[in-house]
Amino acid sequence: MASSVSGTRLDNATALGWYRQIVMIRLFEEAAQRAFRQGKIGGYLHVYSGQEAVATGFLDAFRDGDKMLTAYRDHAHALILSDDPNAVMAELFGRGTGLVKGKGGSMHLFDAAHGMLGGYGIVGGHIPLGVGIAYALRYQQTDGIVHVYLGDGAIHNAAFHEAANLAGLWGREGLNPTLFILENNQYGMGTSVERATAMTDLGAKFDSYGIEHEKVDGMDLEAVLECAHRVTQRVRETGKPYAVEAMTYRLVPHGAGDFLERYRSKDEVRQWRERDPIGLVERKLLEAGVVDEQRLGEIRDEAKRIVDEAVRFADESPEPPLSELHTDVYADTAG
Ligand SMILES: Cc1ncc(C[n+]2csc(CCOP(=O)(O)OP(=O)(O)O)c2C)c(N)n1
Ligand SMILES: [Mg+2]
Repeated sequence: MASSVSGTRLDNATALGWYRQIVMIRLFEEAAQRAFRQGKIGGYLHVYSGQEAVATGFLDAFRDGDKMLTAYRDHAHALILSDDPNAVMAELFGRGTGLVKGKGGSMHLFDAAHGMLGGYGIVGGHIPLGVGIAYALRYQQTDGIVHVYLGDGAIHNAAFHEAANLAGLWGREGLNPTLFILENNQYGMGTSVERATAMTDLGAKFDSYGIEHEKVDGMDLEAVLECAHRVTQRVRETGKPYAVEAMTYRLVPHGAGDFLERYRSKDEVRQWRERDPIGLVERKLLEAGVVDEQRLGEIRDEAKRIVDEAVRFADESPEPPLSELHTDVYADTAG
């Protein structure tokens, strides 16, 4: 379907900025995977490769005062909102110059100044927090909206159902607008959607709570941008919660320890690779005559330089000083 919202087509110079962004996210994730294997990143690591169009599209409609939360696959969201790849990479490396001073790591990225309220490792645990933040925003009489990103695995968690119930019930009067972005990448770790639920139309689960919803092709940045701007405007205007199920695919293993991927066939992954969001954007930009191959290559080189610099910065940054072991661990209520 042609975009009905102006400014979300991949047929103009602005689109090159989105292209640079999704390429940078992909290269960042690949660099993070390499650094993990080299032992430079501790803890665990889940990368976003294949899903870049979802965060890039929805966060394009994010405004000052809005808030967002997601689970542990959070690097892209932090890169976009912080616009500081050095600090994000340094955080993965556990360095004092990291986004949260090296104390959060991959799964707990946080950038409150830019509306990013985490990064969470407990599946589904952040969903009630998101609804609670929407409640707080209403209480404080601000007009921001809240993006709550969740996975297809998280939707079966009790926390989702309790939170969605309250969002639907209190909706317009009690909460600021809440936009649920369900990133259906077809698997929760190694469990396919079909093996996790008898009702595989996941977006329809929002019907139980009176929350309207739609699906979007999460591999197609142009489709995500159009959807994101339209539904964001809708929740801002109506004040009511809304949900989008972005149909997407993780082109890489679930996490750093998922070597064999026994739960899916190589053929399935190969088929989805043909719809790699980056390849789709490239084809659209070339077909629209916005760029030629050479310019695309230059943009990829620019993105690579940014990521190389982030790795260098992280590598050379100091670890947090021992004297800071207890700072920022608990809220300071003394003053
Ligand atoms: C409460 C809880 N149960 C189990 C886990 C282990 N676990 C980590 S990731 C994951 C799958 C979640 O899948 P999904 O929500 O689809 O996110 P995706 O990894 O696909 O991005 C599980 C079960 C956890 N972190 N928290
Ligand atoms: Mg999933």
